[in-house]
Amino acid sequence: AVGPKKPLDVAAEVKERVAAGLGKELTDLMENWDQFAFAPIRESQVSRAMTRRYFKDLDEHAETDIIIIGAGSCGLSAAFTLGTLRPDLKITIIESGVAPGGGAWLGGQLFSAMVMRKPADAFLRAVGVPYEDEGDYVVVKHAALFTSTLLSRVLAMDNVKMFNATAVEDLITRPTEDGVRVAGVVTNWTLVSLNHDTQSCMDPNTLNASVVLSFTGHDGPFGAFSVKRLVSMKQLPELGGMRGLDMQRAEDAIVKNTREVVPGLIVGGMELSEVDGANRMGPTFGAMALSGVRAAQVAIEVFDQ
Ligand code: AHZ
Repeated sequence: AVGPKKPLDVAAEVKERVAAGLGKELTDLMENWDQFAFAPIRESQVSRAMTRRYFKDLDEHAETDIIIIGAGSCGLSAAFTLGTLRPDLKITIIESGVAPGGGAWLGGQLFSAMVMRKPADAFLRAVGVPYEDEGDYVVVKHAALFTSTLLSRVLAMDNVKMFNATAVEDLITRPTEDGVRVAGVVTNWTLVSLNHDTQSCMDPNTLNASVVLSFTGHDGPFGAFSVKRLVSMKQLPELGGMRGLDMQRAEDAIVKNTREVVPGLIVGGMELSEVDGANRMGPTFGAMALSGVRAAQVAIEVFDQ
């Protein structure tokens, strides 16, 4: 038994309020720390509870309907839309970071709040994220509220599995008459991907899919991954390169141009700005949400073809 020896001396009125807020089971616990003990466990049960599920998921998702690369604001918005519209599809998210969410945990320069221009407020209502209405735009009081709410909705879906700390290292391709079709991804644990230079060869894992969506953000150590690979495979002549910041132009362009860039590969979010030479928008996130929505719509069209 751990904790204070005596039950907390809380006034009856406060007790009622706590019971209403936390529920009777938890408040009973809080009043009986003397009798407190966890249910028994053996260490191997913990290992098996995790690994059995992980390897079953890996096995089941080796053949998947849709792969989403990158769980930033755009990738998560696509996952939410796809998972909601098509519970029949198996959706696999691959995120290189330990923490999903990409750049959307803060609104810009560590200022917390997240701005979205209308009509992206429709997406916030669909997900259930509260916001303040400022007329032409809305403000979520903390970007982490957007990211965590969206993430919790996506991860609760039965047809979605996210493998985080896992990097996409390459694309699986099949020849077509005039190029290639993207048919899946090649992955490795990110810590392995980061150490290829120090080891001779560490072979990766592979996942086949009908449609791949890429939202790896603008160019950086991991960013713009798929489109850079398409250039090196000569499936895109060159990248346009992300241009300077222009909120007005950038957001419309990203949503309007969200598309299947080569057969089987749909690109959205800031990765697309590298393809098209579009402006960046800085700390306003409506285009990320709606590019994700549009990418999901395109993915369903491509999948159903
Ligand atoms: O970890 C990356 C991040 O979570 C992940 N990622 C990148 N390469 C990957 C790879 N395999 C797996 N090879 C990979 N995952 O992709 C996610 C990208 O998230 P992001 O927030 O960088 O991109 P986004 O397009 O969703 O949102 C962009 C947000 C920006 S940037 C910007 C500006 O610079 O002006 N403005 C906005 C709104």
